Amino acid sequence: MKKNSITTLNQFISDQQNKFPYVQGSLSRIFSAIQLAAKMINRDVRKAGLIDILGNFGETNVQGEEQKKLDVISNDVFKKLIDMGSDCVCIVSEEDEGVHWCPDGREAKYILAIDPLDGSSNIDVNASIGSIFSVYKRPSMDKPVTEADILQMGRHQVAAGYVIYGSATMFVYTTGNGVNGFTLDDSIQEFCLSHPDIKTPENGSILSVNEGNLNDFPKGVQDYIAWCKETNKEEKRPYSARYIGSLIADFHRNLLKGGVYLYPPTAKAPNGKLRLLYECNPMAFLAEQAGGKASNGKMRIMDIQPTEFHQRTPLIIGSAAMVERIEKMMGSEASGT
Ligand code: P6P
Repeated sequence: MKKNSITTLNQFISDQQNKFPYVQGSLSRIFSAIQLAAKMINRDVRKAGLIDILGNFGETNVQGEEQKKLDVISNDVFKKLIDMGSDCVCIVSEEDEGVHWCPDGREAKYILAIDPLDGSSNIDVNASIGSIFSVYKRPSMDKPVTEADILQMGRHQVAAGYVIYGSATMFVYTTGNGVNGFTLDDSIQEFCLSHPDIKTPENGSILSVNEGNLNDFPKGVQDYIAWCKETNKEEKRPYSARYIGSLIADFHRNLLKGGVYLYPPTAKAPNGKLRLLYECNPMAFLAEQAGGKASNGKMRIMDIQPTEFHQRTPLIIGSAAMVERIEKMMGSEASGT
């Protein structure tokens, strides 16, 4: 990246289309809609304390979770903008039980899965939150999209990314040719390239897990957490514990600095808490494109065949060496070695 040069997200996507012809024009239309939604949500998040959009909406979503007003606002913004201007057949959203069929999407090319505002329990306390998206191509243009067409493995994603509404607002995405990060310049309301070709460190010394659930975790995970706390100066142990309670914020820090985030099975969430389609798969695509790994403890996240829109999975994601060690310790528990 030339010093003092400005590359906007739109310019970058257009350059990518020249370099990678398959990044078709209509994919950029989805990106334009997502980008605009991100700017609108960013505006609302930044002034949430000043207007009456903090707090609970007064209903629960399909997950049985208390919907925050901003959850509902963000979900509506995404759906309206995707409906209006993009080549999208349908949207699976964390906030909706069923599929949202885009009104003019019958002949469209893409399928979208979104978590419109993840970590929303942090809104009222001003901690970083974010939006997550995952894009698939419809398997066939010759017949209507079916539920099976929507339930594709993560390895078939054509694009994935997140927007983090943190101390800065950033747009981080991949189309399978590496990971690039763009920071919103408020003065011109443009996402500008700030983190080209992000590569996550092979190893790290940051552990992100909710240890309140420690007694529920599989023994291999408990053993790993104990191992992280042992003193070994060479291996930078004990590791630092960093857990914000917002997947995107924890993932983003670990992506840049190295580290591992885990949400193992617990008594309350025996299949893990995070959702495969619109949280784990997009983050797994990004992690792998940046040189990291994403696993459910036994297999690659992106090789899991989804069976339901809102299914959950345990998640271990971040620096490859850290994910591999956890898998080994969980495996040794399984194999009794
Ligand atoms: P817990 C937010 O609700 C979320 O889905 C992730 O963003 C976050 O990492 C996790 O749940 C926090 O869950 O059970 O530790 O509060």
